Order: sequence, then C-alpha cells, then structure tokens
Amino acid sequence: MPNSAARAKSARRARRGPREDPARNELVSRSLQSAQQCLLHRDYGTAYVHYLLVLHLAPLLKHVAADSFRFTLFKWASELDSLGRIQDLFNCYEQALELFPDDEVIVNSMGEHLFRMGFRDEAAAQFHRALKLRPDFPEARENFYRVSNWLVERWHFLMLNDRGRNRKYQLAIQRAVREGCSTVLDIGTGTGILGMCAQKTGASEVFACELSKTMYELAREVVSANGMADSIKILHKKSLDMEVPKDIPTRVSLVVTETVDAGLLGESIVESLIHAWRHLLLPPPTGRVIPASATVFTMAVECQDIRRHHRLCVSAVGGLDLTAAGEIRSPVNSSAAVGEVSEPYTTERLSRARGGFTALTPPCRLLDLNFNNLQELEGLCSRETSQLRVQVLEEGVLDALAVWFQLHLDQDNSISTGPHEDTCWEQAIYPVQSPRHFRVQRNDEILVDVSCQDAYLRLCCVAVVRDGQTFRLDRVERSVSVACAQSAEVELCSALASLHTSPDTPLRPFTLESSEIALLNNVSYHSNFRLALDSLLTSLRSARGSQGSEVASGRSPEPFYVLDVSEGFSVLSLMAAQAGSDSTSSCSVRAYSSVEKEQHQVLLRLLARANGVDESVLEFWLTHVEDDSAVFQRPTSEKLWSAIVLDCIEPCGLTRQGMMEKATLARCLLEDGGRIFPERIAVHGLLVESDMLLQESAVQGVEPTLGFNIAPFINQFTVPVHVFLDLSTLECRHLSEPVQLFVLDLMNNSANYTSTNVRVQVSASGRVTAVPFWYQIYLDTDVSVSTFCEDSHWKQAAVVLQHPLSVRAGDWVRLSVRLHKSSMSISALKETGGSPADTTVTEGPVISTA
Ligand code: 44T
Repeated sequence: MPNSAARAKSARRARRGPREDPARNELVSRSLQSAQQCLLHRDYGTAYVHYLLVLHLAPLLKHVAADSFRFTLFKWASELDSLGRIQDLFNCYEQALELFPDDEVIVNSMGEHLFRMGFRDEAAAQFHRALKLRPDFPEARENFYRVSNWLVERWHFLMLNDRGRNRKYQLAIQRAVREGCSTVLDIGTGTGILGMCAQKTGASEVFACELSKTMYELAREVVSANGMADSIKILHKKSLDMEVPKDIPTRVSLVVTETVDAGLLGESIVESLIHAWRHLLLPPPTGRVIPASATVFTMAVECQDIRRHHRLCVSAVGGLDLTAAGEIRSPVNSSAAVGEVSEPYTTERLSRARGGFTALTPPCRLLDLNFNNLQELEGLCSRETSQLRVQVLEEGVLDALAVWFQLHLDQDNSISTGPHEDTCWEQAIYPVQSPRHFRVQRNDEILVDVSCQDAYLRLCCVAVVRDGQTFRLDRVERSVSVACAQSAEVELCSALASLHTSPDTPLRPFTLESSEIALLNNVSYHSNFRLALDSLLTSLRSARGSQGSEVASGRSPEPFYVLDVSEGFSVLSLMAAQAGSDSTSSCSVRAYSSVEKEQHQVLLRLLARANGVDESVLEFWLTHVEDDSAVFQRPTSEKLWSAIVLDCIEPCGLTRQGMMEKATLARCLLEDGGRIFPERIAVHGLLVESDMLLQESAVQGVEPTLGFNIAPFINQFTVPVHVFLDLSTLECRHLSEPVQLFVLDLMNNSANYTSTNVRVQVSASGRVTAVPFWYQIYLDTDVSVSTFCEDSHWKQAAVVLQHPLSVRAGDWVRLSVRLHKSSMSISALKETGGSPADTTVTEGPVISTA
C-alpha cells in the first residue's frame, strides 16, 4: 500500500503531467517535424510512421494532431489500396484504432475499404460501430444503408410480413412433428423462424444452417432473444458442406427449407436436397422434406416494360440511325452458350410492370417436382431438353415467358407465386430473344425448349407455328438480319465486331445491360439532349463568329470539344460528333466518350460509320482510370471543353454518388460559354400512403411474428430509401399534388450546401407513409427531361417514414430537405397550428440519394 508521501508525490506528478524527459521530448518534436515534412513531399507512408511514433510517445498530442493524423492515414491507406497491399492497409487501420478507438471517421473509412474489397459483413460491422459512436454521422449512415441492402435483402421483410405464408409453414411443420418427425434441420434459416417453429411445436432436436454471415448472426441473436439458444444449434454453413456426425450427430427426420427464388430452382434447392437425402436425412418415409413438392407454370406475355429493357425498340434516337447496331441483347438469355456471362431469367412483379402486361397464352404446367423423391431430383438435371407447345389465346407481341410456381408444403398447405395472386412474390421472366418483334395470333402455337442446367430451369421460345408453317425465333434469318447488312461498310464493322468469335458467326449480337438498352430506347432523353446540344453549339459558334479571329486569320477553325462521362453505354458523344458534322459551319466537334468495354467501343464506331461520322472525330477518353478526378482533364494542354455530359441519376432513381463533386471539377475545365449537361436538377416528390412500401421496409406491427420476437432484430437493417420503384404502378394513395423539393444547381455549387423547407398541402386524408421522389433534369434553361415519364429508363425512389403521419385534407405538412454532398435527407413535420412552435416533430429519417 503506498504511503501518504508517495501518494502526494504521484498526485503532484499527475498535476504536472507525465514526467519530463528531455530526450523523449526531443524525439517527439523531431518526429513531428519529419511527419510534416513528409506530408509536404507527399510521402504519406513515412509521415504515417512518424505520426504513430509521436502519438505513442506523447499521447497528449492526440487532440492537436488528430486531423493531420487522419489525413495522413487516409492518404496512405488509399496508396496501399491501389498497390494491393491489403494486409498493410488493415494493419494501419488497426494501429490507428488503437490510438483512436472511438474515432468514428476512422472506423467508417475502414468500413469503406472493407466494402470495396468485398468484405461486406465486416464492412457493415464497421459502419454500425461508427454509427453507434455518432448516430448523426451522415457518411456512416449512408454506408450502412447501402451495405444493409446487400446483406439483408428486402424480401426478408416481405416474407416475415406475409402472415399467410408464415401460418402455412407453421401448420405444415406442426403436422410433421406431430406425425413423428422429431429431429429437424432448417436449411437457409434466415432469421431462424422455421427452426423456432419446429422447436416450439415439440421437436426434440433442431439444427439450422445459414450461409450468409450477417443472416447467421442475426438468427443467433433472434434465437437467443426467444430463449432457444440452447435448443437450436445454428451453423454458419452451406448445407452442402455439412456432415454427420461432425455438424449434426445423426441424420434428421425433417428438413424444412424455403431456399427457393422466383424461378424456384435458382437458390440450388435441388442440389441441396440431393445432398440432404444422401447425407443428412433419414431415408423415406421416416425422413421427409417441407416443402413436399412444387408445380411450375409458365405463360407467354406481352409487356412493354420488359421489351424496353431487353430489346432495341427504336430505329433512331436524337437524329442517330441505330439500325446498324443489328441485334442487341440483354445478358438475360436462356439460350446463351455455356460459359457466356448471362443469367437465364430476371425477376419482375408482373402486376407492377409499367403499362401492365397481357397474357398471350393460358398458364401451362411446366414441371412437377417431388422433393421427397431422390431419384426424381437426381434425374432432373440429366433430363434431355424437352419441347413444350403452348397455344396462343390472345394476339400480341411475344415479349417474354413468365414462370411461377406452387409450393406444396404438405398435402393441405400451398403457397402460390403467380402474377394474378395477391402475393409479394416476383415472377421469373425469360425475355424472348429474337431479332424482331414477333406478333403472335390466336391459335398460333409457341414452341418452348425446356431444360435444366446449372440448377436453373432454362426456357427458350424457339419457334411459332402458324397454319402449319414454322417461324424460327432463335436464329437470325437473312430476311430479318436487319437492313443493316446491306451496306458494305457495315458488314466490315460487323466482321470487326465478331473478330473474337468463330469466323462463321455472321453477326455477333451486341450485349448491353438491360438498363443500357432501356436508355437507348428512351427517345425523349436523346431528342432533348440533341436540342440542348444544338443550341449550345449555335451559341458558341455565334460567339466565335463575333470574335471572327480564326476566319480573319485564315486558320482552320478550332473544333468544339465535347466529353461524355456517362456510366455504361451511351451514344451521346456520337450525337455530339454528328451535330458537329451536320453543320454547314466549319466548326466541327471532337467528341470524347468514356465508354469502357471493348464491345461497346466497337458498337459506337460501327454506329459512327453508319451515320456518316468520321471516326477520327470520336475518341475514347481515358478509359479504365481509377481516380475520378483524372477523367476531368483538359482535352489537350491548351484547350478546354465546350461541353461535359454528366449522367447524374442512376436507373434506380438516386443521384449518382459524388455527382456534385464531379460537377465542380468539370466546371473548372469549361471554355467561356461552355456547359455542363445537365445544368440543374429539380427534385420533385409527393406524399403517399402505401402499405406495400411499409411491408418492404420493416417488419410491421407490434404483434410477434408467429409468436416470436423477430422484428426488433431484423428491423435494425431497415433502410429508409426504397429504390427501383415504378411510381406509375405502385399500390398507393396520393395524399398531395407533386411539389418541387429541391434544386441542385450544377453550375453553381455554392448554392447547394443548404437545406430547404417545403410546405405541402394535403389533398386527401390518410396516413403519409412515404415520399416518392424523381427528377426534372434541366439540360439547359429551356430543355428538360423528367425521370418519371412513360419512356423513361429511370425508376423512382421513395423515402419511407418510420412513423406514418396521420393527416386530413387541407392540413399542411412541412418537408425539410437537406443536402449533404450528393446525399439528400428528408424529414416531415405536420403543422398543427399557425406558428412553427406548434409543430410536432413526427419524423426525422436521414435518407441518402447516393
Ligand atoms: N426470395 C423471395 C426468397 N441459403 C429467396 O443465404 C418473396 C424475392 C422473394 N443456407 C420478392 C419477393 C420474394 N445452405 O438467407 C438465405 C440464404 C440461405 C442457404 C445454407 C444452403 N444450401 C442455402 C441456400 C440458401 O437461405 C436463405 C433463403 S434463400 C432465398 C429465398 C417474398 N423477391
């Protein structure tokens, strides 16, 4: 025990601070100077080491040096990142967090590195930690939302909110357990609900496996909150990697699973059950599976929205002839050769497709699959391709085959995922890949090839039989290989395009993402862009004309430089080049495209030739640059850009990350009178009541789900912003007229770091549950495009309020819209009286549009 003298001495030392040590002080001060010197010379690695030494020796300096330390860490980390020195990078973060364990900015930044490298679960944990440290930290919140969308897919909420489905699974499990299935394995347990159901029903042993780390951890939390931690053993494993007795002591008598996607087989249920029957289940009839069987249906549909995304529907946009492109395909292609990057189907809730859909045929039974029969499961994938003939009942364009199924949990309980059911399920959509629109007529027969490969059901419309005559759909016939094959030049280009394929390939279909195809089909966007571009060129020409320098001096006039930095495939650069060459004026345009993929560049060149644009005026700009700012360089050292095209809105309905920062960079590189397209974006929104949006965003209500406490756990992954909405078909009631919420001025950034309040008058009584929003994109003062119109390739987004706001017609709601970098946040207040003091804050989610 220290005596009082010693205590007094140590107290004096504490008041004075750490013991003075001249040598140490000298080292600290020199290291600090060296760190600063290194920073000046951009030697971040050495600067970082010096800072580490300083802060270890003199922790008191942490407060003053924190900013420089962080700056150095981030610079060094990004260098390590680009050098691929991953281990060193994370070591740096660990050292930094030892010094600053509560620094949310460092924690968040570490999460960003993890996320970029694909460690999503670990990234989520860091963003979560940063938010715990500072709940109002916008960057961390935005990051957490983004990663939540990856880790906990939104359908988990829909499924947990679907009482009918929950109840049917419960009944089927209860029956099986009562009939003697006492040991249970839940494959793909998600939140743990089916396993808990089996346990509660009286199963003596329950096991569960889940391959997603986040879901596995969530399931563990849920199961222990429900007092079952000791009675349900959860494994973080794919069922295919499980063995007896290593993972479970003996074979089980019941497997329950809902590892089915919209196309039934896409989550590899067949492979999982073959493995389970061979290794994890008791032989039948003791062993059994819920669901017991499934019936798969298909029908042919006409649907404009599907067509718009999977096939080029226009022959020209903005003055550009597109026919030379020939056939353009989306990557959703069931007939693609093995090894080609493609998916056999996409998913869509047909009842919500923009413009609706028409059933061209009756639903046809495609397949019956008994999950309790191992031989049948094994035989499925070795089956020969079979052909289905479907009778046409309704005339229309053959756009796609839709597929759905009935899941027979047991003899009494089935779930149907059909397009005409009241279900939240999506359908699997197999777009018809054919170079032309094919209109089917009543009594035609559609021939569909059906096979099962790589655990997917593959469907392909191969032909239509009409009056005994067969029209093939799956190959390009001479007559339909589009008028393009007529010009020798185009043939040359298509030969170029198919260089990498077999020399026999006549015309290689170009593959574009479905959102890129939809963009190409967006006629109004392109024609408006052309208008705005023409008017800019006219004004620049007249400005030059009035200066008259070049003409007078007899030099050939300077071209206009136009840069298109749109993401993905874009023909805007080509339109600019054409606008230049069209003109009678001698000032031409040099167009720069940032299209990166080689195939896309080939396609652009092909279109250039077919449109009479000299290839020399179209260039590909700094492709594959890592750093965004590198894209924004001058065209040549002494030239500036006449126009820079930014593509600001993502197809999902949010603004692109870093858009305002890009605009700032771009603005500095414009010539006098030059423009950024767009110059301004107005955000519009309205108040709606939509149960559907609530169902998709969180487990609703206070009632436990099947008697279990699940909501508070999964609802941690609630994200207030919904994307990819189609507002024209969303089931909702409009409670106000649309209003302008915010204006983003890309030509004057200083106006943007602000917030605004918008008062909205309620037009119908109800509960405001969400604020959908979209954009009016002003290319210039006169020309604008809406992201919410019929031929738009953009979807809309919405912010969902955590607490719905009850309103009556005539009430005023105040929306407060804030902008942070490119992220928007909206909160809503109901104005109960005249003065702001009377208002009650009922909502305040931070949303991000990044
Ligand atoms: N989608 C429905 C349901 N898993 C897909 O990690 C319906 C989609 C849907 N774990 C709109 C509406 C709806 N071993 O957590 C996932 C997954 C896991 C496995 C262990 C395995 N062999 C597997 C296979 C999958 O199981 C969970 C569910 S699978 C997907 C269900 C409302 N769009």
